[in-house]
Amino acid sequence: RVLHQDLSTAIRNGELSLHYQPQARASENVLDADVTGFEALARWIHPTRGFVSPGDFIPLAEESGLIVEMGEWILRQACREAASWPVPLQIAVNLSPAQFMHGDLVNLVHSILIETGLAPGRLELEITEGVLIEDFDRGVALLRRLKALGVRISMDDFGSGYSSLTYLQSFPFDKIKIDRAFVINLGLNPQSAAIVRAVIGLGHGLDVSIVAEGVETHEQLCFLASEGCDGVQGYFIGRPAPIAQYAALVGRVS
Ligand code: G
Ligand code: G
Ligand code: MN
Ligand code: NA
Repeated sequence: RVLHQDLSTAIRNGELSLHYQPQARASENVLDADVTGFEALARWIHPTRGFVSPGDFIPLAEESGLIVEMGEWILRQACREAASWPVPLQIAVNLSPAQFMHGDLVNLVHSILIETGLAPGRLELEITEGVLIEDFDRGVALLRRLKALGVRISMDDFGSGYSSLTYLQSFPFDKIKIDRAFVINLGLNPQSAAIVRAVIGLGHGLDVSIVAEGVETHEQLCFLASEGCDGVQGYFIGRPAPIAQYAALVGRVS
């Protein structure tokens, strides 16, 4: 059997699950109280192959169109989970291009919010710039409709593709996530530090919050905090894990 056939039954076989990675306010010493929310990251445990990375199965799901059904499952699962957390912890969910361009996204988000009882302001949708390249006008219209629901929009992996400043001017982002490639190189090359500093300044000028991804060391964290970066995410703060591992933060033991 080929992988994409198995993928089509993965949801109903219960092979898909979500891990959660904390996001926190940047400070030199991140405490539990600094955690502002979590990003949901899909995981697939294949019955014979074991762990399959989302970097592999999300593109497969995109090609086969399965992403629509899978994305709906992920969004519902993440919102349901987050609805039980202490307010105002946020939940961030990644949207893939096919999902974004699918006609019913706004209605889907709206109905999942109603169904789960999650306050719209606690849901953050992460999109990559690639999503917007395909159809600029449609992208702007769609983001406006999503924002009208009260959800927040983040630009994911900023700086990793053909990021254009035009996007920042035209799309109503609430948050920009600096790609981890820049963070990894902090302290290794001065260019990365300059770029990170500039993106933080840009975000503040635009009144958009800036989150650095891929923070793996205390040195990186200190640099980001001292530069006024708003948020941080990465292994140094916390690894993606089943929510039970973060029971102390979400206020229950599951
Ligand atoms: O968690 P890492 O865990 O390995 O994820 C790898 C890639 O897969 C990242 O680019 C991440 O954004 C993407 N990804 C993880 N979970 C999801 C998801 O639920 N939906 C989409 N569209 N992408 C996801
Ligand atoms: O594209 P997106 O930013 O959604 O992807 C999140 C990806 O980043 C996931 O694969 C997640 O496992 C990974 N990730 C999260 N924190 C770190 C980190 O500190 N270092 C590295 N190398 N990867 C990370
Ligand atoms: Mn993401
Ligand atoms: Na990212």
